[in-house]
Amino acid sequence: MSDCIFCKIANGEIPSEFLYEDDNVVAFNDLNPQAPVHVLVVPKAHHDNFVDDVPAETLASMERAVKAVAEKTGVAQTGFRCIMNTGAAAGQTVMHLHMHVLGGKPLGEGLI
Ligand code: D5M
Repeated sequence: MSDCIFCKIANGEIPSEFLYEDDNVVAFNDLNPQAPVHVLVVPKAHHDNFVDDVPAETLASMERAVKAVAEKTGVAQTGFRCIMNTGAAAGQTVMHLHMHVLGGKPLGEGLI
């Protein structure tokens, strides 16, 4: 998608520092962090959100990326939360599938 910010980051059009990259996904720090560790795992191919028909290999890459990011940032040891906002009513503001990886502080027991 030509005007999609995450497409531009994932394809290198907007330079970014990736914490993880493979053939299917990239991971980079959130611009507006909500926790000491706040990383976004983003497929290279455009999918609006999780309801789209996301290929199994992309989902597998997202899982690998989460684990790699968690190890790299230290939250694999201290605990972390993954969130995928799906649809505007759920708080999705960037309409390109992404998973938030949050940690580095106590996150409490609630879902949100
Ligand atoms: O989350 C969208 C997230 O994307 C939100 O936490 C800000 C982040 N964001 C927006 N633009 C950028 C850029 N350019 N770099 C890094 N992070 C960015 P949502 O689940 O859609 O509400």
